[in-house]
Order: sequence, then structure tokens, then C-alpha cells
Amino acid sequence: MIIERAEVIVTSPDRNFVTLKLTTDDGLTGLGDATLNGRELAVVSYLRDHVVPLLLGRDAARIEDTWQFLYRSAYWRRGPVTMAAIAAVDVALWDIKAKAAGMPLYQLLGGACRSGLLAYGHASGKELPELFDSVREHQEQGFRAIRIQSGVPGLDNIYGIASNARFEANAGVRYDHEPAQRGALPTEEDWDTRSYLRHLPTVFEAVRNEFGPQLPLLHDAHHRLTPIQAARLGRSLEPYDLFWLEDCTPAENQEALRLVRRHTVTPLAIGEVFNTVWDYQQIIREQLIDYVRSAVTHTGGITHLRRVLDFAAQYQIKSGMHGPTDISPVGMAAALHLGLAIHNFGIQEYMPHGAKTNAVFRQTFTWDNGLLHPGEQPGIGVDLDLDEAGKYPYAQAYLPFNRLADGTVHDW
Ligand code: KDG
Ligand code: MG
Repeated sequence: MIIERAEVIVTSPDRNFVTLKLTTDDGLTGLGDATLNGRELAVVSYLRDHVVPLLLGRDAARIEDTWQFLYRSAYWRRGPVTMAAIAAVDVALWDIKAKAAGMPLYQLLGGACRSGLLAYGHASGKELPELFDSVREHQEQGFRAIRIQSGVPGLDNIYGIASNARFEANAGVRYDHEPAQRGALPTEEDWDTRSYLRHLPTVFEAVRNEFGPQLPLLHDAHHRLTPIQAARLGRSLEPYDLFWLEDCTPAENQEALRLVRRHTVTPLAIGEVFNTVWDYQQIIREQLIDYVRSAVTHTGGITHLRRVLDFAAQYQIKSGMHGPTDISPVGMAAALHLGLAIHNFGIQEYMPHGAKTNAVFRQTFTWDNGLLHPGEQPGIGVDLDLDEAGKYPYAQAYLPFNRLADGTVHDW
């Protein structure tokens, strides 16, 4: 199993995706997701210019050795570009190994620990009636856990709210909550923490009154609060029994979570922007979080994320893998195999991809009664249709950014 070909495929069916395809001398292929939203071409160059030449001629069976080689031989460690590139290689190699074994990947990872993965969907609305409709639509689609994002009075355009204007900006594609906008410049959104902190508990009170106490509800604060603001939010949401409050503070300041924890028992989830186990050292050891948000795609692949989750398991911290639209079907498939095999699975984020994306990436996962399953095809269970992919060239797109009323740039 010698790696004979390594191709980096960029396609933009509903949004940009970067995929690594490895082919061995005995004809096996493996896919890995290397999509880094808004910075896609940096990973393309990292792979094409610096990694592909190192892969040709290597033994595809040596996954751990290849991981260590790519990580340590670069000298420059960690970071989203490096770790997305390594993740793509790692997942493609696991895909090949599982195909060689004739097994779905989860079997190689130890076999299933459950019959399916509980997944949460994204409900949103600028006002309550729209939000309630969105929750109902998700329940009809089978979701048994739902993230709630709401508009805030006085703010026009904020994270997490599906709006028609956005769909028009993306050439009419209805792609719920896709935050990256095609165009030459990032769009500007607005933010006001005081209004948000006042408004959000009233939204959760209304949602609980409408949908009852049982439905697991989640919320993403998307890195916008100071530690004391986050503590106040967690405390004010306690009566509504959240499954988690996500990214309540910018994640790089790990100590901030100590202060938040002192004031609230609302469960906390963090880590979608983290990319190594070292980013989690303090918050896992001190039990400052309840869920690890890292995706296979951004955290060095199956090999490294499993390490993070095994570390987390010792502290009863569970997985809550990132699964927005910018994780490609290849990245999602990898997440489903890992989630099925680990004991400390918590929940999986699931934003269904659009029809064009599903035509490019043919998948075998199933969605049944609120549970995801990766399917039984050998490997990760995704095939990439190169003809379809070729129809959609890369289109420049950026994530938005925030400004406060006085013009100050704020965390997005
Ligand atoms: O690329 C950034 C998005 O994936 C992110 O904004 C989505 O926060 C997010 C989430 O929880 O899905
Ligand atoms: Mg998030």
C-alpha cells in the first residue's frame, strides 16, 4: 500500500470545500477533508506545495508514523492550517486502511458503542414566531435536540440567524445559517452585549413555555462575552436547563472559564477553533468544560482528536463535535465513525448539506429518528464525483466580522 497519487480537490457546490484524495499502488483511494472556512486556499497550498511531495512513495498503512512525521518534521507546530492539512492526510489514510480491511472505519476504531449518534440541529429566528416555526420544522425533520439562536432587538444582522437576504447574497442558495458569504470582502455585522444579555433569557423562557421542559436546548454565544458577562449569562439561563452554552468566551483564554464556572452550573462547550490537545490542557484537567467541540477536520484527524477525547474521558467530559456546513461530508463521515466508537460521545452537531454538495460527495450515512449512523460501507463511506466537483470552481468567500455601535471591531 504505497501512496502513488495525492490530489487536492477544490470545489464550491453550495460553498467551498477542500478535499485530499490519496491513491495507493494497489488502487485503493482515501479521502480527507481540509476545509478551513474563509482561508481555504492556505490549506490547499500547504498540502500541494509542502505535504503532497512528502507523501508520494510512503507506506499508506503507517498512519501514526505519518502523523508524527508531518507534525514534528514541519518544526512549526499547531495552528489551524497545519492541523487541517494533517487531518486530511490522517482521515484519507484511515479511509484506505478500513477499505483494505473491508470494514467500516468505526469497526477499526473498536466497534460501535451505541446504535446511533444523537444530533442537534440549528433553529433560528429574528423574532419568536419565526424561531418557533424553525424549531417545529426541525422536530418534523426528526431532530431530538435543538440549538436556539435568536435576533436581538436593535441589531440588524447577527450570527446564527437564517435570513433571505443572505440566501440572495449566496446566489439564491437556501443554505441555513451559512455564515461565509461569497464576495471579495467580509460582510459586517453588528453587536451589543448588553442588549443580548437582557434579551436571551426571555427567548429561552418563551421557548420552554412553548415546547416544554424535555427538549434538549443548546445555544452558541460565539466567543463574544467577557468572563463576567459569560458567568451572568450562564446563571440567567439556569432556569431553562440548557444542554450546553457554547463558546461563552473567546476560547484562547482558558483561565476565563474558572471564573465562569464559579458562578454557573449551566454546562459549557468549547473548542471549535482549537486544533490540538494542548489547547485543552488546562480546561480539561481543571474540569472547566463539559463538552469538547473540536472537529476531526480541524484537529489533526481521527488520530489526534481521539487523543483529545480519551484525555477528556478521564474527567467525564464528552464529545460535541463541530458539524456546521463548512465541515464537508468527508469530515462529517469521519466524525460519525469516531463518535460511534468512543465511549464518551455526547452529541453531534448536524447541519444538512445542500443538494449540489450531496451530488459531489456521495454518502452512506443514515439519519433515522434523530440519530446519525455512518453506514456499513468499507472505509468512511464517502465517494467524490470528480465530474460533479469540476462543475463548481472555487469562489472567494469570507466569514463576517463584528463592529460595535461606536465602530470598534468585536469578536465574531
Ligand atoms: O466556520 C465557522 C462556523 O463553522 C462557525 O461559525 C459555526 O459556531 C459555529 C457552530 O457552532 O456551528
Ligand atoms: Mg459554534
